[in-house]
Amino acid sequence: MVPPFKIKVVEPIALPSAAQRREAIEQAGYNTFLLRSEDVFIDLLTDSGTSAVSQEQRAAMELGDEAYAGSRSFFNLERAVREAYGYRHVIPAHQGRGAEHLLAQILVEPGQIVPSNLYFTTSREHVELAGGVWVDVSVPEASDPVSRFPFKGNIDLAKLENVLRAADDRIAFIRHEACLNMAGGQPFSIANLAAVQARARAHGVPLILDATRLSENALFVKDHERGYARHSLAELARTIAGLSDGAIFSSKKDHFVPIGGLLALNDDEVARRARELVVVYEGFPHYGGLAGHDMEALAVGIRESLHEPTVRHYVEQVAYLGALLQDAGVPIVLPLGAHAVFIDARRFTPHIPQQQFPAQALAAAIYVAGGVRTMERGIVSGQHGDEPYDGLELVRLTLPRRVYTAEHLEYVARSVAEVYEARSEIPGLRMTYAPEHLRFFQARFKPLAPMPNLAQDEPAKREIVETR
Ligand code: P70
Repeated sequence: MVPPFKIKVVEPIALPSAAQRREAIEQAGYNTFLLRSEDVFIDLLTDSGTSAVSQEQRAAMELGDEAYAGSRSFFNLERAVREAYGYRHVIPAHQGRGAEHLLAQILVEPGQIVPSNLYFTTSREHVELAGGVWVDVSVPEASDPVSRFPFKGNIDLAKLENVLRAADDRIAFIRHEACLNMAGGQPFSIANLAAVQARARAHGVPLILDATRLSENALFVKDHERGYARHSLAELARTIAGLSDGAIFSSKKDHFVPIGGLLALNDDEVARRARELVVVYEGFPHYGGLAGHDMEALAVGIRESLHEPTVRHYVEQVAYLGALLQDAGVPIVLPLGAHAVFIDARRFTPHIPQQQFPAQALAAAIYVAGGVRTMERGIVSGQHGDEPYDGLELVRLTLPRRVYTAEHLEYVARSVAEVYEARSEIPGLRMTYAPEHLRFFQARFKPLAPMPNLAQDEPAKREIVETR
């Protein structure tokens, strides 16, 4: 699909030399989070806060009301959230995890359970810090990188019912994540969400969405769930949100803002407690850690997130990169999800045992080969403490929204294909430093054998360097 926008402001990028890349990844402890962005050519680390803002968002930012309390920009944001999703109460937060923190502090008592589809790192951490226990109730297809099931974001209703029966009065809330990040960005169906809601009601338990990437989930429903083909994304977003009691949003994704998050609720009492806590951790309830201009950009971004051509172009970009990688024989998670192509490191580097961090090693090798930054989504992110882990072992190539062109994606695919050719030479890693919380962000590694010389300065790449 031809992009439904044209580019007006650009940021120059350049490929560092092969020697610089090898030096940079070593300095970064073979952790792509620890690279400087100046050392990165194409940054597919995350879609979080990395989207291009629109001219309408920039214009709205000029009108930001920076009043500490009663800011006009807050009321604009509140109106946008209510119109798009229908929630009654809107509490801004500095980003998604700020909202997750408030929610966990309010809803989770020590020993209580939060059933959820798979886990998300920060969401789980906040539940556990509040003394809660995370229980996975995802469908089995979510953890199967070769299953073509289109709704890997679904909750397994039998598993959920068992958890609810066994621990009726110890359930804090049910969490249902849109475009399930750790499974590959795949959606839930509205039918599944409605069935989860019915069970939540029957047991008197709140159902809270992680509504991050809700717009792409809505597009997948439109395209793949029977009965919704004629619905607009706005109608679908209202329907989805209307089946829940509340939501957290990391607005840094499909709301096209560099910073921002939301806690949206229907229950008056929960909202009152959230407003009590927000002043402790985020700021006054009329800004929650955001500037007035941030809230203006977010209000516009929420409306843009339901613009079908914009969302469809993005999802098709992901599909395009996925198809290029498949053509090169690279094993990826299917079906393709919302925001990223996930390489299956177990099949890419079968010679590296999981204890030697194959996805982490592969992400480092991909960086060295072409200056492309990706993210590990395997044992480093997924293992909790000393718990055994034999889950997914993926490398995520995440697309910022409205940022890269088809040529960038073709370069990325060529670069990964080169690594695939030399895959047997990629060494495993050992972890030399592991922080106590969310270790993947700052852990450090050393290779168990020298990294192969993947980094070639092809003429085409060299030309790009010299433009700097
Ligand atoms: C990513 C980012 C953030 C996120 C999310 C879902 C489904 C909540 C949040 C938190 C950033 C990230 C965060 C932790 C580990 C790696 C990367 N996802 N729910 O790249 O929101 O970042 O705004 O606090 O995807 O996937 P926030």
